[in-house]
Amino acid sequence: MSVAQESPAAAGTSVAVDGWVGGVFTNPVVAGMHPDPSVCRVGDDYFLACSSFEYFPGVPIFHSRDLVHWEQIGNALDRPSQLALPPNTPSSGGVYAPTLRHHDGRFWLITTNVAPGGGNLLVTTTDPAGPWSDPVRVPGITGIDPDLAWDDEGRCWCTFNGIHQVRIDPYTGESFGEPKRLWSGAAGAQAPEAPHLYRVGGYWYLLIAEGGTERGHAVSIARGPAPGGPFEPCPTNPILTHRGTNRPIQNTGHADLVEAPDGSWWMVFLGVRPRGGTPGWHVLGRETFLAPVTWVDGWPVVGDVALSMVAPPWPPHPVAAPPVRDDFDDADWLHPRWISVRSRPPESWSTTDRPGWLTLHARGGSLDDPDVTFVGRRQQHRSCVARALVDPAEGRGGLAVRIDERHHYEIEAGAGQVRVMARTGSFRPTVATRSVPAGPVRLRIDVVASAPESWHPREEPDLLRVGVETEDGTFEVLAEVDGRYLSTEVAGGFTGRVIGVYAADRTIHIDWFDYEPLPSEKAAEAILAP
Ligand code: 6LW
Repeated sequence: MSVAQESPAAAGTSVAVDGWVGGVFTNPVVAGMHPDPSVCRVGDDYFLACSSFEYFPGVPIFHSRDLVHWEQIGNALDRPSQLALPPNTPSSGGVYAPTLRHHDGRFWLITTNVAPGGGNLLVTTTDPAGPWSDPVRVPGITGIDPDLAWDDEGRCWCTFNGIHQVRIDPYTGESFGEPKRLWSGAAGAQAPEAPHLYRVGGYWYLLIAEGGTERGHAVSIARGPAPGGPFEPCPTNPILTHRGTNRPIQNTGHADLVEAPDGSWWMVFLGVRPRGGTPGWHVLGRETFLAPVTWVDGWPVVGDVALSMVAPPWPPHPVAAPPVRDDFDDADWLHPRWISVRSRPPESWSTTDRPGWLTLHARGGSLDDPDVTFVGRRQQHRSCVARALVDPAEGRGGLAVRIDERHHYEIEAGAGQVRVMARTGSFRPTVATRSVPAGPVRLRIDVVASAPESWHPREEPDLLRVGVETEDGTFEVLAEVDGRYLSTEVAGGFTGRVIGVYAADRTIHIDWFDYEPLPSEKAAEAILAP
């Protein structure tokens, strides 16, 4: 039986669409911690930006030709002159929801840095892969989630949470007058935020999120004759929510709309995939999903949202999956998927000190501290294997899965031994130790997701098996730890898991780092292969 035939979606909803195996695509379209998506189209090319919180570089930028297959082409804020996240930036502070737009031959991106000395900032470029400009600050915006929209007179309207709006000069950051309150969604609804303003036909549409970014999350819309309203709410609001349902995708909200060249409309939005018993733990953070939109009586209607969906009516443009192995052979360059905690000072890392190896210099802090030397990537699959060949030399460091300073599991090498540690809140037990010969050691963490249908109310979302690997690939598991403590439901906040390498003392070297989806996840991805 082929992979496509095994897919329930392929069996149940298969339609003939040239080039899409089984006629389906798989949600999420950008997996792992990629929330608050904002999308724009230029010709046949789509671009997407997401929040990045306390990680540097900030605001990952993706490109797609078909809205389903996305490739990360850069980060909008990848220089310290654009993004400062000082050590007192709280985890889940930092860079919140961006808006990405194309106007007047340029790309414009506006976002909020929720950090001491931060605020709202706006950057531009003609090439979304970068470099982006240094930021223009917009002090007149007094909230988060800023949006940009231009009217026919070329005036720029910035709409932000609340929902408020003020006209700004996007070149200088100057605002004109006091922000005006527009519309706040359902009466009494929590957290009206994430506004996006569009003109479609004769109306201005104000799309917002409400209900908070947890299980009550929803998308609502209103329309009016002008950018500032007055706005009449859609009679069928919310136009998207999964609250109170048993669907595998939860927390759906924070959306953006885009029109395809064929005139069809699509919505990108965030959602989560909880696993395990009750209340359900999501461990990958909030991810980016896609759904079709039709217009009925001048209002957008969002199609059913599922893990497998009927493919768009155009040929797919798959992108190459990132290689399993990063071998750090490029001098002075790390792929944009690599992120660090708050900053990545040039003196903390190098790919030339020991050519072909990533060298990390500890800055004094451990994984419990805000200024740890850490280089990692988002966990994007529920089941995966991470491995690294680490030479601790005279130092100490290792391989870690982290959500924040208070929630991380790691295996650390140094002084002739490896130690498995599992920090959960106030507790920081050493779970296992083992002596190892001097020299490089292969550290490995397997993440194994629980079955989708959990029968036991306390079943964990996944297990993390932590240990060392011999050269022939034999995995010696030193500890097996419950994944729920590295979930958003336990840790709190807006982020998800990041897996990477770190230095806790002096200098360590990493020859290569592997990130490999486990077979069940590979099978799901193979459905998308051309
Ligand atoms: C973001 C807000 C939200 O600014 O969560 O889900 C906040 N929506 O709009 C952080 O991502």
